[in-house]
Amino acid sequence: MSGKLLKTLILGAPASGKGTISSRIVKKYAVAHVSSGDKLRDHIEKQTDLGKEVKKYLNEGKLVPDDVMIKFMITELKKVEGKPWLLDGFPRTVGQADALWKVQPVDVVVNLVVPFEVIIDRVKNRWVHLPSGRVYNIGFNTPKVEGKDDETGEDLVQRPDDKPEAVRKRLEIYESVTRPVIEFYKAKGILKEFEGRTSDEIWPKVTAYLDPIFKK
Ligand code: G5P
Ligand code: MG
Repeated sequence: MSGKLLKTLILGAPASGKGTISSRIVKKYAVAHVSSGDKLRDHIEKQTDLGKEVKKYLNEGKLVPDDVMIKFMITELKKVEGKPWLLDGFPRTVGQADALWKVQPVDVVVNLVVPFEVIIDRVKNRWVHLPSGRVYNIGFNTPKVEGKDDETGEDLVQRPDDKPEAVRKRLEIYESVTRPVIEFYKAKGILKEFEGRTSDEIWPKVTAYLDPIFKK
């Protein structure tokens, strides 16, 4: 396996820290970050046809249908062909995992395991910069100026799907529909779990695991 073209996947419940750990992986190993949620939110923000089609699902914390998602993400992955990449938020159903495996079998799967009570607490304080996907959390990585992105100074917003009822829906869907995806990759022998209550606790375990893989 060449470290140069490694295909990595990050799994974990909503708000388990996939975006946070991903940004550290991207910085350390110089891989392209492909986040399905960030890309969908960007389409919604720009009011594209896809954005209009998926807005309702995201706002309610429901999954976008597989056919739409698979077509969209396979196209997005073509854009980073020839580069090592880190996929975040996709696949989320066994149907998506199957479809991805047929065209782009991944090499490494990182699964974040964070207790649900920690997650529910965290989303209340989350603020995002929509154009870049940069994410803040009051008390964890607080923005330098309240309500503003550190790099651009633009406004931060709260995600509609961070409302308590949408968070509950997202966690339910995760349990019933996404958990089998973990089993899919376990069966392939490429899944590694990282447990913790904070991203700072999880991150050293992730690098200890990825360092030798990326150095190969
Ligand atoms: P997303 O965007 O993929 P989720 O729900 O999987 O959304 P989310 O919410 O983006 O995941 P995350 O990336 O796992 O969470 O976590 P994060 O953003 O890094 O961290 C969460 C918060 O906690 C942040 O504020 C962060 O700063 C903070 N934080 C991190 N670590 C710590 C810590 O240690 N301590 C503290 N205090 N705070 C911390 O998908 C969104 C929607 O898009 C659609 C669906 O509708 C989905 O609901 N979608 C898909 N639909 C179908 N199929 C797919 N494949 C889809 N992909 C997206
Ligand atoms: Mg995310």
